[in-house]
Amino acid sequence: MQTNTAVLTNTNYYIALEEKYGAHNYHPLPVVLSRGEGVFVWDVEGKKYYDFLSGYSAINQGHCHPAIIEAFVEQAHKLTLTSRAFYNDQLGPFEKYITGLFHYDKVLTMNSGVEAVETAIKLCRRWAYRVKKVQENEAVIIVCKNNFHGRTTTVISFSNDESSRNDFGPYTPGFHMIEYNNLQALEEVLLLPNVAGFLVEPIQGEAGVVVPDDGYLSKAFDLCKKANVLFMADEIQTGLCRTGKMLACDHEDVHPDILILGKALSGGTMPVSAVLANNEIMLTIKPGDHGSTYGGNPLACKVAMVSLQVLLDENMAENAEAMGNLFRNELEKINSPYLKTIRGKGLLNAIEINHHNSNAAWEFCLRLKDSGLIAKPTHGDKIRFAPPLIITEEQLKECINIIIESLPVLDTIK
Ligand code: IF1
Repeated sequence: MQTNTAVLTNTNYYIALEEKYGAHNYHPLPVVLSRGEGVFVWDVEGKKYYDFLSGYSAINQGHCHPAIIEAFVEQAHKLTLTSRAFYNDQLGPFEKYITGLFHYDKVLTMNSGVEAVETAIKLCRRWAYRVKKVQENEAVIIVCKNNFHGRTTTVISFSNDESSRNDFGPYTPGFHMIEYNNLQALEEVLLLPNVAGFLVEPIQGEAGVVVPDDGYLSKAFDLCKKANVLFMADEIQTGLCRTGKMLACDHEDVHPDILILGKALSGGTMPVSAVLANNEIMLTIKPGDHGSTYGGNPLACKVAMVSLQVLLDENMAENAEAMGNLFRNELEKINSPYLKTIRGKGLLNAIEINHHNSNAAWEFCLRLKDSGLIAKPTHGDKIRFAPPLIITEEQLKECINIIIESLPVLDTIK
């Protein structure tokens, strides 16, 4: 069926298609994007926006980064997938590159972030049984309340978020939940028998950008080391320069036993994730014990190498640090009864909207959209602000003005 221009530039046309033919597993902001470049995206009606979500921190390098897209297209014309039944000429160079960059013996490449989290769980359990000699099927992994590590059945088994977890049982056993940012709780639970690992987000993203106390990560790491328990950092959202360092763990010089990466590892082009560890852990998996069809495909490897390199070449961590400080300092100056808290690190920030109406954050995001900035509430009253790490001071100041000028809409919400 030939659809005319009037339809193809009509936002509601696309929303209606998704409503009718798509699962209703999201409730997106009513904007239909058709183009992205750097910090900007455009909708089907030609309106331009600052992207303050960055694909949930998968687009740290900016939309359609030229070097990343060039590498993607070049490799796509050559070889995209071999399976791991055969070698390819991109996986080895990528493995050498990323293990050198993050100082680990080995890497296991997967696709989505949650697959990397599942891989880390399997590595931790395998290490527990074969190295630490934990009793078979008794390994315990410690997790934190209000965590988000993905949406597979095992991973939501240790979630306390009802919408992610309810009516998806029966659940995978072997996880013990403690309060986040609570070293005493961790110290106590480490006394339990059969503890294999501690899985933690250096900053809790979905919980609304919850930054733990200074020293929490390093002290938690030390407690795990003393207890011969693996410290596993989920840096899928906080990693790759988002918080002002290459890794959020770098702020405390913590070198996780297992490092989990995803999202921006491909610069927002395709799912690429990775788990890094040293030989004692990684070699507990033997040929045929774990894998996936697309894991380590040549296209992903080529794109990931370039995506990592541009982070370094363009000093994105330094820019995230500087722009993040500017962002929080300027928002702190806003004396508004509606801004309850402003928190974050680098360019991973969030505000909490203080309003009696539970829809206030959503209405505020609609107002921001009308003014050319797209962001989305998380857990009701929190709004995450996470632009691409290439944002300039001038652009950030324009966005801060948009936020300030949009606040009065909250006066009109009954
Ligand atoms: C959704 C946000 C949520 C993650 C961390 C693993 C994964 C994620 C720390 C899994 C994924 C995404 C998933 C997306 C919303 C977004 C998100 F915090 F980033 F905003 F949900 F918390 N570890 N986060 O943040 O990676 O399998 O998705 O590649 O599911 O709604 P994935």
